[in-house]
Amino acid sequence: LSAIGELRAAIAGGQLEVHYQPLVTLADGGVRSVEALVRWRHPERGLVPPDQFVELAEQSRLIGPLTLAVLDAAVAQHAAWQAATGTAPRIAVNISLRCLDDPQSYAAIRQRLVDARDVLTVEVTESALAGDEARQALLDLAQQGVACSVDDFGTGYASLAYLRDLPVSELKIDRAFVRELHVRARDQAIVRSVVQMAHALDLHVVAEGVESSEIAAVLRGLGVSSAQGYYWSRPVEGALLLPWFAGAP
Ligand code: G
Ligand code: G
Ligand code: MN
Ligand code: NA
Repeated sequence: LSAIGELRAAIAGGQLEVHYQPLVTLADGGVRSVEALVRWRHPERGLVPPDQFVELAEQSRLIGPLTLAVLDAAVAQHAAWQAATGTAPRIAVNISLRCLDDPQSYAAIRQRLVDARDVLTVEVTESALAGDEARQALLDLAQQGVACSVDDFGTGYASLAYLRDLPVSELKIDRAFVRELHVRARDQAIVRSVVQMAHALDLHVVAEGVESSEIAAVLRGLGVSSAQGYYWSRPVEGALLLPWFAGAP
């Protein structure tokens, strides 16, 4: 079997698995939402991380079926959390540029996202804000009431004009600016400016890649309202997050 054939069979055969990482409200430590991150439960290779197969999916049009599998898993997980605790956070799903700028792939996921707009939100990288087709798709999703975040903010090519005109509601500051925040005044200046701009544009700000209480404290001081990172939790199987929703982590 070719690599593509193997991935196609894995998607169809239910070998994809979705893990979830909490996004925490810095003021009270509660879970605000979670991010869905796909893995491949491979019969021989074990748990394969997404950087080893998402790109292949994007190049081969398997990204449509892959994303559908992730969306279905996330909706089912939300229902399971809801049934177990009476409450469940929204789930943010990463949507590749290819899912937006390829009509066939977009058609496959659009209705699922619209149907699940009260449960799911979308994360796109800045590259999705640049192309005409992808931008049209994002506008379409926004008109349908699907909330959208800009992922890895600060590392791509988003111009301020795109941010001004686009229907996004959240910026996720890339972990490159967060990793050494406690010791780098220049990173603190960048985060402070992003927070100011975001507030002026009525956008929510999330910091990614928080690995210590020290960095969480600096973020709080800079006015960042929520964050995500190994300090609170790695991406884990959905059932392991139940204690977070039921009460104290
Ligand atoms: O979980 P991890 O840190 O290994 O994820 C690595 C990369 O894979 C991240 O950039 C993430 O956005 C991407 N990724 C994870 N899950 C998905 C998914 O379901 N769809 C897409 N398109 N990308 C994903
Ligand atoms: O590109 P995107 O933001 O979707 O990727 C999220 C990726 O970041 C996931 O693969 C996740 O495992 C990883 N990640 C999440 N929290 C941390 C962290 O605190 N440190 C590091 N190094 N990576 C993280
Ligand atoms: Mn993401
Ligand atoms: Na990111």
